[in-house]
Amino acid sequence: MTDSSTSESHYFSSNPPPATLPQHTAQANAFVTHHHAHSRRVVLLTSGGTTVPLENQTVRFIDNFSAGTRGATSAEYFLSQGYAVIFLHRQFSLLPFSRHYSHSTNCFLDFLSEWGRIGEGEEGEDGGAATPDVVVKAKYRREMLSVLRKYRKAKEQRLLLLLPFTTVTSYLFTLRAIACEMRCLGNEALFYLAAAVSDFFVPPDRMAEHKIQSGDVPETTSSAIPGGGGGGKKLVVDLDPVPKFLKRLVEQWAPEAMIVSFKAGAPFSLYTMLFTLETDSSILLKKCNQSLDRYAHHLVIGNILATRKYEVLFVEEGSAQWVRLPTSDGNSGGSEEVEIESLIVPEVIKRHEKMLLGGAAAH
Ligand code: 9Z3
Repeated sequence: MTDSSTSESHYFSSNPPPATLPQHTAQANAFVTHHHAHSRRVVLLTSGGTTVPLENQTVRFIDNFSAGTRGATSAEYFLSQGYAVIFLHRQFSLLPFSRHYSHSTNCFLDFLSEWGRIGEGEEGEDGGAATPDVVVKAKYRREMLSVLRKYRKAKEQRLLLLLPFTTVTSYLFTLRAIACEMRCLGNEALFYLAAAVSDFFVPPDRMAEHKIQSGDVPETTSSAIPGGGGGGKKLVVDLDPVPKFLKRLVEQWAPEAMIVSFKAGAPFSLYTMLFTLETDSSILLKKCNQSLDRYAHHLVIGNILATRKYEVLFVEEGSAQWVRLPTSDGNSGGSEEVEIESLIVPEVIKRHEKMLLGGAAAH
């Protein structure tokens, strides 16, 4: 066994599987079987950040940044292109369709108004206190109807399976189980890995059982705060690397499927740019190429956090191409109305189709 497969086997044998695993696996099995019988392509789309708990009875945890916008938005475009979608998402992150009326952007209550308000003291049809109807405000009706119809179609035709996770461990166990369920789909299966996956975690043998009490934290001689703001106390968190599961996914869990991963880049410092002559884009390209070399999957989509809603970088073996939203003046830079996922998803599907026709290089 290679080092990476040893560390991965150890990871799965030393961390407890999530309690939801049997149920989620059964749901995925029924979903895949159903769509396989209907010759429908299935995409496993991951979305949202994974957490790393610091305690077994978790009070504190480390989180990875992601609202779930990329995943939830992409899911809608895959559905519109006839794919069935398994949406493996961080619990309470954005969901397809309801994302349009979410708490973090638009509160759904702002879209509603009362209609047919009956004066106080009057009686309703049922003889009780009159209740006005709640209706969608006229200016939002057309758009909401369109979202509602797509949502209902997805539900009625069982095209969307929502499976939540919270921790990086539950994410990895569930990803592995679903990938194995999807094997029967061969290269009709697509993996679109937009979830922000933690690189480090606390292994079970070093995990505190209950909330780490500040009184239990040892005194240290070094303190970041002159004068000992915390009385010399420091909580030192000792993290291990999460095994590189992408390699296993490509080689063993889903060897025939098309696999697309995302790579997030943060803006780099002026120092880096001045002394290495690198730019955000050149560093992102390098990171995407590294990922492609290491895992030998089909496509890495790079994005820089600050500009991820306007531009992404498609990196494949031997080529790199920016996909950008056009502006009204014809330059790139973004537009409010067009979602970049409306460009990303068709580009991905184009590549998936090419692979199905046998035009793409194998891993
Ligand atoms: C991404 O880069 C996603 O596009 C974002 C989406 C997290 C930036 P939002 O949900 O943000 O729209 O707010 N995901 C990062 C994927 C990742 O962690 N990749 C890992 C890696 O490349 C494993 S596949 O090592």
